[in-house]
Amino acid sequence: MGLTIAQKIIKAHLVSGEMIPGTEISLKIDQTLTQDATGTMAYLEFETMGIDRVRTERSVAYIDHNTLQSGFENADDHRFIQSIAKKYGIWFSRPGNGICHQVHLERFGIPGKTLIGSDSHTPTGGGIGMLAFGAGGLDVAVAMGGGAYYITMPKMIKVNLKGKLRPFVTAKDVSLEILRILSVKGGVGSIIEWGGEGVATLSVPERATITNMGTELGATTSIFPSDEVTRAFLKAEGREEVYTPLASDPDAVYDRVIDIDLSTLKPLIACPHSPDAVVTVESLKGTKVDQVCIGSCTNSSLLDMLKVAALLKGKTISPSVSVSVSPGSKQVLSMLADCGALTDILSSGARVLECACGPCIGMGFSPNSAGVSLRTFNRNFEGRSGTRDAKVYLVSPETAVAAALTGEITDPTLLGTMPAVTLPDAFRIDDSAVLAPASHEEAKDLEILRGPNIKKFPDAHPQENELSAELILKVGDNITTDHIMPAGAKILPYRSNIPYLSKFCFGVVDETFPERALAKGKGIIVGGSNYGQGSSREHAALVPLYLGIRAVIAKSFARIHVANLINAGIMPLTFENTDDYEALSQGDELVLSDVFAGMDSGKIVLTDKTTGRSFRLNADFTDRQKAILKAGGLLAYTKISGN
Ligand code: MIC
Ligand code: SF4
Repeated sequence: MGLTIAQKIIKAHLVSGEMIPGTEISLKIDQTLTQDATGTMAYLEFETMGIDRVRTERSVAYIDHNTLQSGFENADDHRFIQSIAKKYGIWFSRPGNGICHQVHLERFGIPGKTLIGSDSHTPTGGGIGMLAFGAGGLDVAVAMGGGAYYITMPKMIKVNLKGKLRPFVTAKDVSLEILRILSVKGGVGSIIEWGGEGVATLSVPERATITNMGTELGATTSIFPSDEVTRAFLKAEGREEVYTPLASDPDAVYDRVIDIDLSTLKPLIACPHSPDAVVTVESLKGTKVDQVCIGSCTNSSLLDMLKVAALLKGKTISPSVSVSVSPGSKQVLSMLADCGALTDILSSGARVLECACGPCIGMGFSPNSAGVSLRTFNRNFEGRSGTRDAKVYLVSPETAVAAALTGEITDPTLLGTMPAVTLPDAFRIDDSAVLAPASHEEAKDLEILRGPNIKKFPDAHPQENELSAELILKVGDNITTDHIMPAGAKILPYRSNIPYLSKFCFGVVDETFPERALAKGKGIIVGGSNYGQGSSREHAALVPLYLGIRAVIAKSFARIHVANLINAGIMPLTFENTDDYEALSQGDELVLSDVFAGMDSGKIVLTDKTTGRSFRLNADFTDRQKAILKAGGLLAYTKISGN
C-alpha cells in the first residue's frame, strides 16, 4: 500500500509505536521553535532537565509576541531567553526580526523534516513540506533535550484542489472554505494533506496561509507536497540546497477526500466569534467597519503585503476606519521599503506596526467599544482583541483593503482589476537579527539572566485513587484557551508568573472562578465538546493546576490542550454518554472512585453526591500517560523515572 506524504515523514522519524491511526506513536524531532510568550516557561522546563546543549538539528527562539515592553517584565524575559539560547545552542531571533512562523519558513524550514513549536501555528511549515506540529512548552523542552514527541497516529484527510483561484479570491478564502466544510472540530485526529493539480498554482506563501489556518480545524497538522514551487521559494531564500521533492504515492490511502474547485470559490469571511462561522463577503455587504488589521502569521508574507500595497496605491483609506499593517518579518518589511511599496501603504493613511504578532494577540490596537474589526488573522475568539464587546471578522488581505477603502464590508471583486503582483526571484537575505549560540566550550561560563518576574511552577499533585472535589465551573462547547487563560497586553507579560496569571483565569466566562477555586483548594471543571481549542499555551493547564483543578471532564478535547493537561498532571476524562453532561450542575460535589483501576480498565465511575447519580467516564490513557498522571505531571514523572 502506498503512503501519504505525512506517513512517509512519520515512517522516517518513528521512534516508537506503529502507524495505526488512534494509537500512540513517538517521533524524532529535527527542529524546534519557541516564541517568547510560551518560551520562558519552556526554557525554565528545559533547565530542570539538566542537559547542557540542545540535541536537535536546529532550535530557534523567537521574540515576537511580547514586544510592547510596557514595564520591565517583557524586557527581562527577552534577556532570559537570549541568555538561555546562547548557552544551550539555540539560535535567537531578536525582537523586530519577525513572527516566528514567517521567519522560520523563510530562513530555517526544510522539506521532509519534523518541527515542533510552542505555538499552535507551527504547522505553517507544512507550506514547504515540513511535518510541523504545535505543542506545549514542556513537549518542546523534551524535544530540545533529544526526547521523542508523542502524538496519536492521525488519520489522513486529503483535500484535492483543482482549477485556479480567480482574482481577489485567495488562499485565505481556501482556508475559510475548508473551515466552513469541516468546522473547528473537523480536523481533530487528522492530518490534512493538500494535493491535486490545483496545488501547482499556489505559491509557498499561499500554501503557508492554508497550513497555518489548518490549526483552526483542530487538525494535528497540515502539509503540502514539496515541488518545483517549493524549490523556487527556497532558491529565492538562497537555500536551494535544502530542497527535496516530496509527493504522496499514487496508491496512498486517505480516510476522507474532499474536493475543492479553486475557480468556483468566492471571497469569504468568518463572523464573530469563531473561525468556522463562514459566509460569503457579499452576504454582509454594507456592514460598517471601524477597524482593519492586516498581518499575523497567516497573512503577512511579502506576497500579501505587495498585494495590499498595490491595491492601496494612490488611494486613501476611509476616514471612519483605523487601519494597521504589520509585515511578517524584517525581510518582508525591508523588501517593501526597497521597492517603494511601503510608501504606497503609508500614503494611504494606514499605520505600519512592527513585525510582530501585535493586534492578533491583543498586544495593542484593540478595537473601539463594540467596534467591528476586519482582520487577516486566524482567530476571532471572544475578547482576544482586547475589547470585550468587539466584533472581529476574519478575511483575506484583499477583502481587508476593500473595507479599509470603503468603510464597510465590501466584496473585493468590486475593486476593479487586480494589479499583477509577482514574487521576486531572490529575496533580501539579511540574518543580522538572528544571533548564533555560543560554542559548547564558551557556553560553560555563561550566566543565565533572570528577572524578578520569573516565579516558581505550581506544585505537582500526584493523582489520588479517590478524588472528591466540587464541580467548580461548568462551561459549554468550543471553550478556547483564550477563555481559559486570556492573553493581551495587560496579562501576556506575566507568562512566567503563574500566581499573577491565575487572577485572570476564565475571566471572560466567570470572573469569580479564580477566587472560588483557590478557596476550595481542589476542583473539577466540566466542559462541552472541543474543550481547549486554539493556542498551545500550557498556561491554560498550569494555571488551573495552581488553582487546584485536578480533573477536567468534557465531551471532547482539543489535541494540544489535552496533552498539556496530562503534562501538568490534570486528568482529562470524557463522558461515555455525552448526554450525561446535562445532568451535572456547577456546585455539585463529585467523586471519582477507584481512579487507578479505572485508568487500567479505561472507565472511571463518577458519582454526583449532590444528586446521587453515577456516570461512566472514558479514561483512555496510554501506559506512559497513566504513569505521568500518577506522578503528578511530566516533570515529576521524568524525575521519578529518570526518562
Ligand atoms: C495564539 O495565537 O493564540 C498564540 C498566542 O500564538 C498561542 C501561543 C501563546 O498563547 O503564547 C498559540 O497559538 O499557540
Ligand atoms: Fe502570533 Fe497571532 Fe500567529 Fe499566534 S496567531 S503566532 S499571536 S500572529
